[in-house]
Amino acid sequence: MSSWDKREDMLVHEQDPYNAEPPVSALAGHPVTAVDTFYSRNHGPVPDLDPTSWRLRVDGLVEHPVELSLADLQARFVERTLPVTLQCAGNRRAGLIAVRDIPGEDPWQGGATSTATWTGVALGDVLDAAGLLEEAQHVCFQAPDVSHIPDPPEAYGASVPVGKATSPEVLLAWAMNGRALTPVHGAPVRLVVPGWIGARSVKWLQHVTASAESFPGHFQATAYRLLPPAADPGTADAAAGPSLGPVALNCEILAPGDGQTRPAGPVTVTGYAYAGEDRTVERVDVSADRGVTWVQARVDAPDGPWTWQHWRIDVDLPPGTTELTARAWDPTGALQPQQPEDLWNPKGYVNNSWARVRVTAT
Ligand SMILES: Nc1nc2c(c(=O)[nH]1)N[C@H]1C(S)=C(S)[C@@H](COP(=O)(O)O)O[C@H]1N2
Ligand SMILES: [Mo]
Repeated sequence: MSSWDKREDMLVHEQDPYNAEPPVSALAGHPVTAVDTFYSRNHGPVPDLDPTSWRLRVDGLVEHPVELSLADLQARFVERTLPVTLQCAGNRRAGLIAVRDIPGEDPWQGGATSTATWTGVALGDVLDAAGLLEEAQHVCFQAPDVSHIPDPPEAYGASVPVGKATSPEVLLAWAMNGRALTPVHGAPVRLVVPGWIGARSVKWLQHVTASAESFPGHFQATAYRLLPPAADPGTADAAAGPSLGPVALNCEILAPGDGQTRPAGPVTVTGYAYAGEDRTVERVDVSADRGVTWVQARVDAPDGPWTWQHWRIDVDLPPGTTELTARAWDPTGALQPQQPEDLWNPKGYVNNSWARVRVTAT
């Protein structure tokens, strides 16, 4: 049985809370991901909110706190639709777990990345209406879903520095691919923070608070930090590693699939690459000899500043097993790290090492 209106072949890491990604092959060939294919990451039970009684409270360091219904949001602010890729910080964690175990975290593959067109209003317009005060440094977001991951349990929340929060691409969204948000994706209204780790795009948003400080809750202060390899995540000083915001340059091979068998000869290798924030991917290289020689893939133009780019290249497969490797470059000339060992971290975030699949040709 599929759940939450997702396709039958989702790779379900946990049923409750629901954590699932599509097989990466399902992402291939689709610059926009179908809603039934879009990954879903949840830290607690999915709330069932009534859109008619739902209200968004905006308070904190603002001139006049406001409370808005969905109808108010839709009537009082300019509607915007934007294609945006969401990527979970745990995307490709399986590659890190293969290096060294990461207890208590799901082994996401490269499917915890998906793209939708989101419709809503700019958070910045709503903050303008409330009159953001100069002392505000961060904008905090709170939701009603209570997670049992922290002890004691707490409701999900996050924050974004005021500069990003007031950027026009940051949306309070009520629709995904032209339809009302489904419950797992945050109905009736969620935040969408383009170019930043998925964890900041708070679903089932109810409360926006402008603050001098970042959100003090577990999911902002403690989780989503890149701890040093020897740190114990249970006891580590929260300041021991950077709090993740903008997404790091990454790529994945979507076809052929890892472990597939195919006839020897030409094969089309396809994948996605994503550089985070509004950066573009400048080049994608593919190697069939573990990085001794490389050819350049054809990289699609992005649908906008906030999306992944798909790429493809024909490669000749000799008989036997070939490891195909892909790596992306961004406009600063930065390249992905080569091995998962280079970036292993105790919570298993941001595996942006070179993508690899093994294919056997007969
Ligand atoms: N309220 C709430 N918002 C949340 C989460 C959550 O558990 N609760 N998970 C976050 C994480 S880690 C990710 S990657 C994205 C996933 O969004 P999706 O389920 O629509 O793909 O939602 C984010 N927003
Ligand atoms: Mo995430």
